[in-house]
Amino acid sequence: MGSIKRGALIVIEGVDRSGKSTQCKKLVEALQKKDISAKLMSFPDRTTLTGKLIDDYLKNEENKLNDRAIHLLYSANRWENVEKMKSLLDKGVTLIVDRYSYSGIVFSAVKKVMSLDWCKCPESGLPKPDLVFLLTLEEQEMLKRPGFGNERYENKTFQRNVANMYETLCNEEDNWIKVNAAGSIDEVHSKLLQACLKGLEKFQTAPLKSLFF
Ligand code: ADP
Ligand code: FDM
Ligand code: MG
Repeated sequence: MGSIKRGALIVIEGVDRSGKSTQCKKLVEALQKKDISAKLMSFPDRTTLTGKLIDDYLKNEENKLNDRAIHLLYSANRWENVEKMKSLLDKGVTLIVDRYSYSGIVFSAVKKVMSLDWCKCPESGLPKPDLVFLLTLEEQEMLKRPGFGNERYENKTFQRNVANMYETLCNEEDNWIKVNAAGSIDEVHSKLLQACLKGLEKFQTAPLKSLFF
């Protein structure tokens, strides 16, 4: 009996309103249409115990949770999901993930309270994505998109720092693809789908790695 190939772990990152959630959903649908088993996951997963604390922190400005504490909660929120992720990947399900460790590192490191290395530490050992898409968007375009400004972190200066910190991480690894998110939803989608399909066979036949910082 031939063994089932594992699923691929594909992450989409980028500044707020760059289209991550839109593109993740479309990617899952497109893969499923091609009979490729795929599932959407997103972080923070607001349904879990830590997710509920994170949700309150994001929505409520009065919430003064310590910067290190919230950082560790975000990381714990991923660790809470690690068995589920590995089990799905083992079963051959490709996971399309809306934000992951890189959001965790970037959003905390730009606060300049903790060092970049400190922010990376709790992510070590989590499954390493086969591919990370970084959706880039000019500031003026980002501000035009609906919904900007509703939650903590959704302000111009913070997002500018976030964009710069993403660039730093993108340059540290060779499995990132930068995609200009200013095109139409369909244009961006076809670039992402093409890159996913191109790498899929390679990802599925290589052992899953772990993040190591
Ligand atoms: P994110 O998850 O990165 O914050 P969303 O996918 O929620 O971004 O998209 C933010 C808003 O921008 C939504 O209203 C969405 O419909 C819109 N949008 C997403 N992609 C595009 C695009 N390529 N062009 C124009 N509007 C877009
Ligand atoms: N965020 C997200 C973090 O600060 N750390 C993390 O580890 C993750 C996954 O939470 F402002 C921030 C990024 C963003 C917010 O927003 C979640 P969305 O709209 O649910 O992606
Ligand atoms: Mg989103």
